[in-house]
Amino acid sequence: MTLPLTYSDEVRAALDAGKPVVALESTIITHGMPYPANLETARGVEDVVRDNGAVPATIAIIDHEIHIGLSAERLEWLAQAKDVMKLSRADLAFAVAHGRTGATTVAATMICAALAGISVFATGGIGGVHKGAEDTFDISADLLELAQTPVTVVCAGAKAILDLPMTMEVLETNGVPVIGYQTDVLPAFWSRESDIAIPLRSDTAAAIAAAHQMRATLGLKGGQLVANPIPTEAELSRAYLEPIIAQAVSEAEAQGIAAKGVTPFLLGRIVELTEGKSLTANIALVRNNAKLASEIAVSLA
Ligand code: PSU
Ligand code: MN
Repeated sequence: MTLPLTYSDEVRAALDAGKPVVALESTIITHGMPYPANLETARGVEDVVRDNGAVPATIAIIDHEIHIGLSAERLEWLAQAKDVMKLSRADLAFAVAHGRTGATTVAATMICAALAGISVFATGGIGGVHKGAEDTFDISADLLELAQTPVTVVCAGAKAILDLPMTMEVLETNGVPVIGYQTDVLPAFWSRESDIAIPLRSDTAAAIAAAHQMRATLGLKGGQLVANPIPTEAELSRAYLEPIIAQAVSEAEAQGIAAKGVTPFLLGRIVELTEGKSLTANIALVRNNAKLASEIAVSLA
């Protein structure tokens, strides 16, 4: 059986020519931001990648195919589509086999990127260990994917709605290198800093690319996580966000939100409670990550 991969013309040409390509996820479009900001952001992020010398490959599941790069029409349709599945490793194949429309999380985007021969991927914030995971066992499959699929993922740290120390512990246990880009502390998504030290630091995209290649040379499976702080002018302070996050988390508990619903609920509620400030910050950090990911892809190519 051939792989169910459909490439956009732009991505196909870039891969054939050995040009740099950056994978982009689609859950952030369908479950992470409201319409129309999601569509504007998705388009804008693709342009950031092009402006930095690489080709964007937004990934989604449509009509029995894994799409590697979406046409402008498909992107616009997806941004408003209903009943889109939020896909991770567990349900990716099911969705493709049954012709479901699916948005790819970090885990599923990594799998699809690796199948397509793409090594670098930009997102906002990875999933991680949720607060209270000692009771709920809610640990994102993103963490285990990083341990087994050879893609370098650029993020702005783990979302501050998570238990960041536990997230770092799980990454370490599973052998995932976390590299601070021009920083020694883990960024906290909307804020530039947390209290958690990052053991590895790189100050250039080329250094991150060299470490990616060395993992392959050494036969180490899995990828790398690059933590890139949100630009200073866009950050929200931790003091401002802490009570807002606490409120959103306790509302999620009170309403019995669980499993895949947790992260979309919290992100949406925090947009409301910050009167849109968290959305503006989220957009800025994704664009910033797309720029660094493009530089890494250019260096690898
Ligand atoms: N980054 C964002 N917004 C998002 C996500 C990342 O700025 O919505 C998505 C990613 O797809 C990530 C998912 O994989 O959140 C985490 O979901 P969960 O916590 O259910 O694993
Ligand atoms: Mn979860």
